[in-house]
Order: sequence, then structure tokens, then C-alpha cells
Amino acid sequence: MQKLSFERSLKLFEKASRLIPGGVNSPVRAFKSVDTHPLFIERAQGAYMWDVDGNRMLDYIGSWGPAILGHSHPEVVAAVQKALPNGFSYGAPCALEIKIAELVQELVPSIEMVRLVSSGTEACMAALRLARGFTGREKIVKFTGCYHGHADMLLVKAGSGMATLGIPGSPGVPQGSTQDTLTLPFNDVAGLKALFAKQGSEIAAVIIEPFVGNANFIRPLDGYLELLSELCRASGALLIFDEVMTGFRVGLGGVQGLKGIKPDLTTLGKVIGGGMPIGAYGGRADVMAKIAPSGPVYQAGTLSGNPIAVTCGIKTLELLRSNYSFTDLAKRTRALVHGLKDSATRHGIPMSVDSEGGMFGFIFSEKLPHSYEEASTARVDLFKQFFRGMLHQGIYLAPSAFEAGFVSFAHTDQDIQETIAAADYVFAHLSQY
Ligand code: KE4
Repeated sequence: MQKLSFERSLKLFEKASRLIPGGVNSPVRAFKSVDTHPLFIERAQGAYMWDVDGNRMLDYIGSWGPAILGHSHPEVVAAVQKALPNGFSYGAPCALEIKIAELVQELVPSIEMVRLVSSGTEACMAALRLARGFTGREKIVKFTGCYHGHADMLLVKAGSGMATLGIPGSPGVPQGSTQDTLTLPFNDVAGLKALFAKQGSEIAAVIIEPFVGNANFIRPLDGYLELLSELCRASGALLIFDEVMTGFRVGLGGVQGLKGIKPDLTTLGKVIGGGMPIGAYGGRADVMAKIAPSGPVYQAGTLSGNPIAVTCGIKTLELLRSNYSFTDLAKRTRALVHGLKDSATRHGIPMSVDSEGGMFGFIFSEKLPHSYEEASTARVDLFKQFFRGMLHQGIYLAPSAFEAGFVSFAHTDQDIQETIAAADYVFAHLSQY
């Protein structure tokens, strides 16, 4: 049975663990939820990453979304290299910030004004503060399994690392920070209607991952987002689409582009920076006008809009807009997940799959989940064995049953076929991993 050597990664992990909590700078990377240790990556190019043991890994995480063009796209590298001698950060406005704002507005028309920050967490935290400042209300609504970064008010039944680690909230988050955060199951229409009937006039904002990628891959029921949009409009609550993951990923215009829904605010991250640290929030001009210094709602950031990250983001978005077809990407992603499902079925293993654009999910369950609660009933034990087996086949999947996966424009049809062949082998030897 094929087993790769990860010895040097293990040694580095042991050393890192003495210096960095859990040996990583973000929890999900530690591979704790798949009962093994992480790989230390030395370099990444296109659809591949090479670890410190010299193993070439076919990457279906893409830095958790940003690497949609593939790693180190030559034209992005060239653009960043050209920008470097001009300075890394000015702490002052530059024309590049106008250029990326115009691009965002063109690709996500609901965003009439936009503010750049340095992470998705910052974007979501600021958008919620803005919604509270604009409406004068304090209640916010989120959905179990959805993850919007680690701001105190959002660490209640979050998805992503939180769900995987089974932490319902988090120590260190004061009760006062979460007492106004209401939580509902995703796709719970009755619950949504009841909440708005009872407390609609108190709600500042609803924040939602319009397609959930932090509790596996969960699609909204037909009409669910439209109902949510209507309930928000009728009650005066703001609708915030957290498209940090789905933005420029499920389609060039995100979920709102697919669905034709205009949220009041949108948060972005990941792809917008092309791998460099950029987050953004934006939307209705009358709402955004409340943000300092044009309005009283405070938000700031030393490195927001720095020329290097913005150059990387601009080139990424320009290439996405003009050189690549999301139709082709969606076709390749569908071929991947349906190939995995066919392979699992051949081996008598229950698997359900779904995808949109370059984002996908597979779950060891007879049916697709409509909520985090349903996703939680899947066979996580099978997932762990499958993950470890695929790792030894050189296939790098998200190390959690509660994450989505990503295909880039650098993945080829051959890569997809090799992945399916690897899955066939692993399913035939599952008990050995
Ligand atoms: P960051 O602060 O990690 O840039 O973004 C937070 C965030 C906000 N909204 C959504 C929908 C997100 O998916 C994220 C971050 N996603 C996780 C993975 N699912 C990042 C990976 C990690 O935590 O290391």
C-alpha cells in the first residue's frame, strides 16, 4: 500500500509546537480533526504544493480559497514583483485603491462603496458594527455552522474550526459580547419567520454565508435567501452576505450574482487578495457613508489597501474577469465530485456531493445536508480515513469534514482523473488508513 514519508514535516511540527500554539497560526491547519499531523509546505505552483519531504501534493484547498488561479500565477507574480520596488505600504491613499474599488464595484454591483481591510474577520466585524450604527439596533442574527471570522460577537456555534473542534462558543468571549447574537439553523424557514415576527424590529443585521462552506458545502433551499431578503427589507434589518469564501469563487459575481439578490452589505476576502491579506466590506452607499471618516462608525487599519496586496488582488481579479471561464471551472469541479461519488458507490460507501463554480463538498452520508445539524450526522470516521488515505496518494484535501474544497483554474482534466483514481485505491484500502 502506497505510503508517503512525512518525517521532516513531523519534526518541524514538533519544533513549531514548542513556539506556536498548536504548532500552527490558524487552528484548522493543525489536522487535529483528522487525527494526524500537518504537512509543512515548502513551495506552491499552479495546482500543486511541495512539502518539506519533497512530496508533490495536488492541492484542493488553495489556501482556503484565495488560489483560484492556481498558486504563483506568473502574471500575478510579475505584477507584484514590479510593484515591490515602489514600497510595501504607504499608510496613505494611492490610486491602486481606487482601481480595486472600481473592479469590485464592476464585479459585485450591489457594492456601491467599499472599504478594504486585511482579513475576512475584520470585514465581518466591521460590517456588523456598521449595521448596528446605521440602524441604531443591537441584535444580530447568524446561522449555526456559518463562520464569519473570530470576532467575539460571532463566536457562538460557529462553523469552520469551531464546529470541527466542537467548541460551541469560546472561553474568553464575555457574555456581553454575545448576548445580542441570535442563532438559527441554516435553511430553517419556520424559525426565520418566527424570529422576525417576534424580534424583527430589534434586528440590526442578519449575516449569512449564502452558500455555507464552513459546515461542509450547504446550498440554500429554493426561495430561502429570497425570503430572508424580504424579511430584512420589511423589518428594517440589514442583510449581509458573507461572500468571503463564495465571492469570485462560485461565479465571478459570487452567490448574489448567481441568485440576482442584492444584499445591503457584502463581505469579501480570500480571492480578492489573490493570496495576499485583503478583506473588504461594502454595499449601499447610504449605509457605507456612516463609516469614519465620512460618518461616526469607527473602523481603521494600518495596512488596509497597501499597494502590494492590492496589486496582487487587482491582477487576480483582472485575470478572472477576462482570461478564464467559470463554466469550464464548474464543469471540472463537477467531474471531480461526481467521480468521487461514483468511486465511493462502487465500493459500497455512502457519499453525497455538490459543487458550484470552483467550490465543492463531499460528505459520507446518503443525502446532502441542508444544515450544519444534518451535516453533523455524517460519517466523520470515514472522512478521516479517506483524508489520510488521499494524503498518502498525494492528494491534499481540506483536513475537516466541515469544510468545503476548492478547484482552481490550474487544475487539469488529468489532475481530476488522477484524483478519482487515487480515491478508487483509497476506498479499496480504507481500513488501512
Ligand atoms: P479570515 O479572517 O480567516 O480571513 O476570514 C474569516 C472568514 C469569514 N467568512 C467566511 C465565510 C470564511 O470562510 C472565513 C474564513 N474561512 C476559513 C476556512 N473555512 C479560513 C481558514 C482558517 O480559519 O484558517
